Amino acid sequence: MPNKDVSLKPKLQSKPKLEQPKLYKVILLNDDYTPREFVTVVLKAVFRMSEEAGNRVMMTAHKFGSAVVVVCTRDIAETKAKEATDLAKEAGFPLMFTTEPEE
Ligand code: TYC
Repeated sequence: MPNKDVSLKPKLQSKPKLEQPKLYKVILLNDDYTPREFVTVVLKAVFRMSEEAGNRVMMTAHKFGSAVVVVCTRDIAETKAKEATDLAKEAGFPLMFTTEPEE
């Protein structure tokens, strides 16, 4: 005799097991003092960009005030932004990199 109390209905929705980590943008800010060439050098050294990509991102910040360098996890974004900002500070330039959560 079938047991009527046992439900064999499949679950309609299964929860994904892992949450996606929130992503953060590293933002390059323009200033009036840091030489363009130095900005590109930092982008190449810290963010492993090619000369061409580094130049493009640098010129975007130069023209529009800021540019997104990379999107990654919060931990990596904050470490890289600090590393790049510190490198400029050591060289005597006010170049700044910040982070913000992606929408
Ligand atoms: N605006 C700077 C100059 O004219 C160059 C520069 C570009 C500085 C991009 C910062 O994020 C920057 N020397």
